[in-house]
Amino acid sequence: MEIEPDCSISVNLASGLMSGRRVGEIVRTLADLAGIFADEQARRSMPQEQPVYRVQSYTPVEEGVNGGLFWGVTFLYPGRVGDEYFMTKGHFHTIRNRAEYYVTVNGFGALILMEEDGSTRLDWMMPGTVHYIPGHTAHRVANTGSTTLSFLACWPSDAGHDYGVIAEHGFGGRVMCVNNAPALVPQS
Ligand code: PAN
Ligand code: ZN
Repeated sequence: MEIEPDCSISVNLASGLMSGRRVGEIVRTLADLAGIFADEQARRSMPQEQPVYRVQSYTPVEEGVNGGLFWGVTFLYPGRVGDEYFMTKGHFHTIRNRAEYYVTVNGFGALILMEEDGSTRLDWMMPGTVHYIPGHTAHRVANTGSTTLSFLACWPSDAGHDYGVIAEHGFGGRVMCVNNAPALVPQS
């Protein structure tokens, strides 16, 4: 169903922060990310209410509508669980061929991309980088810097989010701090 577009939505281009009556928001804390990091014991020993990331989104049509677009911004805070950088849960789109754009606003990180055969690669993120995430590609972001990493996103309204495959099998690699620098460590 078409919802009347809201012209009072705006984005602060310096911070990525969106404002407007119809902007939705979710926060993911360490408690929400059980089983996501390699060192589950380290995650459990940290304050469970600590926010890891916050997502604002603008959904001018209903979720699942074919032909619409959604817009969002993610604020991924700096930190680590053991040697692994704070990161998003990561997902495939439910309709596998649906693509997405990410645009980095602030901070430094790694976009972890995994194809359906498990092959995994990184795209480095820094202010101004534009990332085209093709269909059939799972995506997750790790904050490798010491400040908040913020990035804008635009994706089809019928894409949907499939977290199940990632929750069960993870990605083909993890972004870890190795000798004081971020590296993609393959997972067996
Ligand atoms: C993004 C992500 C956002 C949070 O808007 O949903 O960065 O990551 P997770 O959804 O993996 O927790 C996007 O990729 N939308 O499709
Ligand atoms: Zn996505």
